[in-house]
Amino acid sequence: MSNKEKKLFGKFRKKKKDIVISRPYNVTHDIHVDFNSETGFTGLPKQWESLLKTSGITKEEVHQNPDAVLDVLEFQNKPTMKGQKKQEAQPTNTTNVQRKLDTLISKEDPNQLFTGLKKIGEGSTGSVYVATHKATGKQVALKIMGEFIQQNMKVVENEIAMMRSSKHKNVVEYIGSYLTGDSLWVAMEYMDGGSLTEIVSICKMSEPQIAAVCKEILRALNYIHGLNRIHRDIKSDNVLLSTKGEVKLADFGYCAQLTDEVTKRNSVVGTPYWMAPELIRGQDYGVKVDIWSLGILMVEMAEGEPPYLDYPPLRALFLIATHGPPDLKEPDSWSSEFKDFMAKCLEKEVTSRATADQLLRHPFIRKACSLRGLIPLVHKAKENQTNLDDI
Ligand code: 3AM
Repeated sequence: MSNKEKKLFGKFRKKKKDIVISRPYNVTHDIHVDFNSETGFTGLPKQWESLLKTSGITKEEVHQNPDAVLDVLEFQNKPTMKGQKKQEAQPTNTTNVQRKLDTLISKEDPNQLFTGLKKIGEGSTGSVYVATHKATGKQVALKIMGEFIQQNMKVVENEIAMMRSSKHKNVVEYIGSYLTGDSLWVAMEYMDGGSLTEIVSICKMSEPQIAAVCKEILRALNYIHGLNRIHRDIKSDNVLLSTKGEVKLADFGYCAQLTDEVTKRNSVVGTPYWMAPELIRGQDYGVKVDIWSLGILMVEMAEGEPPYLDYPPLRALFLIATHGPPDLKEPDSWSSEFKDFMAKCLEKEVTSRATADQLLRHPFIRKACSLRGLIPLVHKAKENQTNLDDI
């Protein structure tokens, strides 16, 4: 961790595994916490104390794992986690970002290029429309961001830079970005089958179908990781399908580029229930966090939702950090290849966790059905969506 980052997070805490009564914890620069095996923590900041009270973490768990509890409390207080309110705008060098953004944005007027806009969804960064690209007659997806760009220029600039330089058949294709008035329009390939979330929430997927989705996502990850990049937000919402059964990875807003000098990251990025233990524990992490999230994506495909979704977020984070994900609800319903593949993704020890390349050669992937085999799922999810729209 660089000194700058240490200052940013005020993280000077030493980690101690062997807890004894009243051993001081330097949680941050100026906060000292004592641990007493009778009473638990003393000296926690007020905000942390009330978080802990409502977290669902039991006293026994605090006693057994004080270090992990402090990690998740510290984690919860960092401002960059999705689903958490930003405490204040991130300090970024807006002039540099603006300059970079200017080089990425086309000078053309998007109103002249696209026609027939129809809203299809609302994301965290803006609304998404389907439209016709006049020049090609093809349908495109347009993400239109208003206020968001002013406060999140760095995220937007990063998303565009990463998307336009990631060309792969399993990555949603970038078409261009345009500025009109105060809004930024990002045009990309339209995936007419919607997101995998819609499928997992209403369909029972078979093992060959799950293997087929894993194979396509692994191809995207193998490519991205080969570019030394981490996606950092792998989850069903960011996996899009077409009515032909194609599967592609989307949403590169939190993608990080590693370099020869910086081979690990430690900022808190992603969506809690899909986050790898090393990320939650505030340790340095690399591309393997995406492999962990792929394991959670498998649980979504098998059971409809990620593990621990019913728990309050802090307790879920604590459980991921200490236990890893729970067993499958019905382990006997799944083949040994399925369970072995999932275990290789959800391996707590980072060095033992498989790479995308290794997983592509796993026997479970040989079970994959053809992309055509995914079409019935897409149709079922679309039908359900139409019925919901009619209500
Ligand atoms: O609001 P829902 O979840 O139905 O799937 C994405 C999400 O749909 C969809 O827009 C919504 C907000 O992110 N979406 C995003 N990019 C898309 C694309 N390239 C897309 N739909 C089709 N093609």
